[in-house]
Parts: sequence; structure tokens; C-alpha cells
Amino acid sequence: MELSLLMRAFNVSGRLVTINPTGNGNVNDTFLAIFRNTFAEEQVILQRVNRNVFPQPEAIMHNLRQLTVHVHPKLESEGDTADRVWQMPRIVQTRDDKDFFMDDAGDLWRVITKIASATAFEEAQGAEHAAECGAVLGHFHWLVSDLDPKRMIDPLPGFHITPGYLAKYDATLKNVPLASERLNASMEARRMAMFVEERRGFAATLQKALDSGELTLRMMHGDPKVNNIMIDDFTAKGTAMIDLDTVSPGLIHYDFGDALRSICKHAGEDEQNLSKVVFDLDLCAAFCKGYIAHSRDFLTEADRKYLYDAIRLITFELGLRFFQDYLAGSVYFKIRHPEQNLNRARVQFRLCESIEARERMIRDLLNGL
Ligand code: GN1
Ligand code: MG
Repeated sequence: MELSLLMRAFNVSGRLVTINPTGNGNVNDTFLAIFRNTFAEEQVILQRVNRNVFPQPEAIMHNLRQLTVHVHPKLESEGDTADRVWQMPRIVQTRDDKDFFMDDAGDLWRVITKIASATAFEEAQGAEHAAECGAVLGHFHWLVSDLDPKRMIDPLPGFHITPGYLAKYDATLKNVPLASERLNASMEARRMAMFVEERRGFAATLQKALDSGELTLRMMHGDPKVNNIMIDDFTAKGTAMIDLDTVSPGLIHYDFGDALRSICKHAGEDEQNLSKVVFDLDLCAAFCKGYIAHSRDFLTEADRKYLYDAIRLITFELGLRFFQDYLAGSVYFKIRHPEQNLNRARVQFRLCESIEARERMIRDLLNGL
């Protein structure tokens, strides 16, 4: 269905001027649509939810509704006292008052407002930016800390449960006919398989702490990487978390680790030059300072104990997810060339090694928070 026709299903005023792909998401298809009338302009985000990834796209919209109903009044009530205007996108409904539109092919489309005059950077811009990212995540965790998990539907069963990704990796090697061929095609891939083997025991660390009751389930964002954190163009302060599809009960450790693995380096997820992939302790310190300012009150001793493991584990896990998807024929993460998921895995595994090499310094830094 043509995008401009599809947009007509949604209740946006003015005339559609342009509609173009935007962002670098690996999962959903995202477009920016601009509407104008004589006096004003409105920019909105149109997205098709990836059915290969999200088994129940309607659940995502149910969750987004619950989240925004909970958070918007909270943001408004702190409006006068906050040091900035915190924002969260709003659902733009269809002309018949629904939160989404189903097309004839069974794909779910939704429209949300765009956070105006703000930028989501692909890489950390420096210590000040990293600190703002920390503040945004800490504030987000505070916003959702009193959202009743029972109101949410699990959007992606098994998400961030690392032993589950190991099982999927094993199953891929066993059952996908071309997987072992892909594995044996390069030294690099075989070396990566060894990297995974050496960390099998470690993979269950957070899950064990959860099972034993040492850590508890809380609301998390699920995907707080650097390019999901919006920074105000005028004040340079963080203003919003976007990409809210994976907000669900989980461990705040997944978020903490995911934010740091994406922020503390001077390279993107598709970096070709591995020597640039180094975990940057100064960026880590800056992020943590911003995060702790908002999270001091709800972080327990047990939470703190697992922060280092979280950084290492989520980095390892994302590498494993990219690697497994490469072996499976790249059926989950969108690619632009056939080896892209293999290279993405190389980058995360290299970063994981760099984190391991700095364990003592990272632990000292975290203990000082
Ligand atoms: C995916 O689509 P995107 O880029 O927002 C993935 C995250 C990964 C990320 C890595 C639902 O997010 O878990 O960390 O790619 N999202 C899902 O770039 O799997
Ligand atoms: Mg995402």
C-alpha cells in the first residue's frame, strides 16, 4: 500500500508534504512524514512493526498506551520543578480512534509524534553527551518504577535472557542446513564460535541472580542504546527516550549494560576497523554520574553488585544474537550486505574483550558511585 494513502488513515491535520525513511532501526520500518497547513507544520513518525520479530504487534500498542497513560501525567506534574522539559512521544490515532492500522497484508502500522528539535546521535559525542544519556536512562527508570508490570504484555518472550540465546545458537547450528557451512567458511567465524564457548558459564549470571531472588523484575526500556536517546538541539540536555516497543518487566541491568555498551566507544555497530573498538572509561564514568543522580534512591546493594556483569553480559549477548542471526541466514536483524551481521558480532565481541580487560577499573569506578 502506498505510504501517502496509508497516512490518510491517521488523524493528522494539514496536507502531507513528504514522507521518507528515517533512522537506522534494525527491526521496524520507520518513516518521517511532514504535514503543513497555511500557518503550521506537523512532523510525525510512521512505523510498520516487524512481524518476524514481534509475535503479537497489537501487544506493543497495548503496552505503549499503558506506558503513555502512566508517564504523561507524571511528566506534566513535575513540569514546573524539573530542570528541563522531559518528553515522551504520543500515539496519533487513526480517524476511527484506534491506536494502529492493519493493512490488507496483516501488517500493523502506527503513528507517533516526533520529538521536535532534538537529535538521537549514532555515537557518543563526548563526556557531556554520555552524562546526559545517563540522566535520561535514570529518569526513565524513575518514570516507570511505579508502573504496574501486570498492565503490560510481554512483547518479546525471552528477550535478554542470555541462556535462551545460547540455546537458539545451538539449535541453529544443529538444524539450519547452511549454518555449519557459514561457520566453517571463515577463520573469523570459527574464532567467534570459540569466543562463545569460553563464556557459556558466564551467560547465566543475571538469570541466576533473578532466579535466586537476589535481583527482582522491574520495568525496563529494553533497548536504551545511544541512538534511542534524544538530546535537545538548543540546550544539549537529554529530553526523551524513544523506541518504546520493548518497555516491559525485566532487569534494569539489561538497560544499564545496553546503554553503556553502545555509548562507551568511538565506533558504531558496523565499524570495520576493530582497533577502534575500545571501551572508553571516561565516557563510562560520565554516563554513570548522570545515571546515578536519578537512580540513587532505587538502586539496592544487590543491584550494584551486578552492574559490571551487566555491561559485559549485554555486550556478549548482542554479539551472540548477531552471530546466531548470521549463521541462521540473517532472518532477524535487517542487513544491507550479506556479511553485515558477522561484522556486527565481531564488533560486539571485541568490545566485550575490551570490557573484560578493564574489569578492575570498571568495578572501581562503579564502587565509587
Ligand atoms: C535492535 O531495531 P533497533 O535498532 O531499535 C534490537 C536491539 C538491539 C539493537 C542493536 C527488538 O534494535 O535489541 O540491541 O537492534 N531490538 C530488538 O542495534 O531485537
Ligand atoms: Mg529497538
